[in-house]
Amino acid sequence: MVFWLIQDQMFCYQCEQTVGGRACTTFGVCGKNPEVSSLQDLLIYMLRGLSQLALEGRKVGVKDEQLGLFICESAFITLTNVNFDPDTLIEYINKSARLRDGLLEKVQSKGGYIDFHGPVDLVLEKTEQGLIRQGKHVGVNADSSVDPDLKGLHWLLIYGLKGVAAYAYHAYRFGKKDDRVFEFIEQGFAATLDKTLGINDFVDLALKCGEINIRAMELLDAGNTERYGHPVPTKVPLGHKSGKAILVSGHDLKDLEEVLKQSEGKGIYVYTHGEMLPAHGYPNLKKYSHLYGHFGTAWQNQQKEFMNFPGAILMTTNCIQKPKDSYKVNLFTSGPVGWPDVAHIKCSPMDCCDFSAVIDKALEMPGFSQDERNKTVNVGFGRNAVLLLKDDITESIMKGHINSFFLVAGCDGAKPGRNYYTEFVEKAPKDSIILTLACGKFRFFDKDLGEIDGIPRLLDIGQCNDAYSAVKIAQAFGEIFQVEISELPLFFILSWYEQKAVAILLSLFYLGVKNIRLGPSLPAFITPNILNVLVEKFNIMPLKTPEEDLKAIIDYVTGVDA
Ligand code: SF4
Ligand code: SF3
Repeated sequence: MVFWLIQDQMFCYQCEQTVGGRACTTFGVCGKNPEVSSLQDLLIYMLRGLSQLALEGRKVGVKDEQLGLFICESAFITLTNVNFDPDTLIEYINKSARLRDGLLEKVQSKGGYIDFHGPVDLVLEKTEQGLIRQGKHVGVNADSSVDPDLKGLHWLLIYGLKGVAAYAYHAYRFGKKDDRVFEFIEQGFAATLDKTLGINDFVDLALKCGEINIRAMELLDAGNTERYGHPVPTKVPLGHKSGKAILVSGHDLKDLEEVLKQSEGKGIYVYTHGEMLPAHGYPNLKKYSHLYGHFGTAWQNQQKEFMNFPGAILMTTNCIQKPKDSYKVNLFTSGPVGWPDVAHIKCSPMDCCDFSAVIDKALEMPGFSQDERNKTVNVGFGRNAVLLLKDDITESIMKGHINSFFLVAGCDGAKPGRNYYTEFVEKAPKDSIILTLACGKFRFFDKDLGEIDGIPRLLDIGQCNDAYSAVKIAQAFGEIFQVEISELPLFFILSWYEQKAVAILLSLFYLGVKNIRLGPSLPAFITPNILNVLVEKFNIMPLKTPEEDLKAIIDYVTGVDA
């Protein structure tokens, strides 16, 4: 531990772009500095203690939904590219201590057992520097006596829980909640402090995390579709209209809806960016005629794309990058997102935020001076729309016109190697259907892949938040052909970047999906021994080249290797 403190100013390995595939130790590739990294570590440590207490509270009848929500919100702000603002982190750390102290009293008064160790006992420093110092002792390398495989599993679980927490937070905004989700998040965080648990316990907890994540995504799916209707196939212009403009990025449909409502009739066009693209498919969002089109591509291109946007920009969730001075003044954040000195629209999760500052900024700015026509892209192939096509798809399969499906899905990122996904899609056999979701699709979203018997070859299911829809589609086809998902001619070509992707991967493992090809590189927290377990149980594979992987898949489909 002393060695680590001398060598490393920080240690973070939670995302795919971590330095050298090992860890960010001097400064985050994402822009996270060592101070923010320490504060995030301290916040997660406090959540682990709070979770221990919450579980003890449950045993003696002390239960608090707001505590569950706080844990989710706090975990969400520590996701990659979400919140870089020390003041916000300190606010959450201090609140976690207040909640902890209040809970301690209640649990003790009801006769609950309290183990006064670690975060339950930690007296927080009063200053920012003091908290940063404390954070340096409670991160990934805090305890050098922990077996490396066990440590990897602890953090696999913590990162999976962060993903679940993000989905649960989104769902809660629509009033959708399930105490089982909150309770498991508490169990998972608390387990990482329990020294009696071993490798097998954490493998089980990781799979349980995948199961609970499906529930969290189901809640979110219900929240989205009940409020906005099921997505329908929709053509989205990539050009723009002359006039004032607001760009909304991230995943939060409720914030987008509020921007649309509040800007209606003001001569402003609203554009989506990044993961907000699928919003155009929802009937109760597309009814706003000033929701015009989509601007730009995936999150990692925002610094150059935002410079060219002549209006206000709102980042609703991940992934924010260090803003350039040229657009910092017209940038706003909402929800869990934060960057020092960037205007934040604050409101409680259940409320509709007041976006008048964003609208005023858009009205002040020049907007686009003329119309620009560009190509369109198709969105709106959520589970409902795809399952409406199921008879056509089944007929095409029976005729031999469709022979395979690829789910080419997940996150995009800046590291080289992600053109694998573009090439894979371009080279996939013409009798295959490509299903996609999340921001990884920006590698190929504007390609014309044609149709098979009138069915588009490229079907965009939605955001990473819509992974539940992909699961339902796979399950429905499994039922039609009376096979398990892993026996369908459906191949998973996944790209990961941040912790929501970790949660989704655990969900796929829980569902028994095998033969996933994962890239562009494997998580740094997966040790060689854990990888062996994953290979043995699920035959997870690193990417080779698109040609090699396609050949292996086609040989498998045609029975060459069968
Ligand atoms: Fe590095 Fe990713 Fe952690 Fe940022 S979130 S510090 S890029 S590992
Ligand atoms: Fe993307 Fe950040 Fe993962 Fe929602 S926006 S998928 S990376």
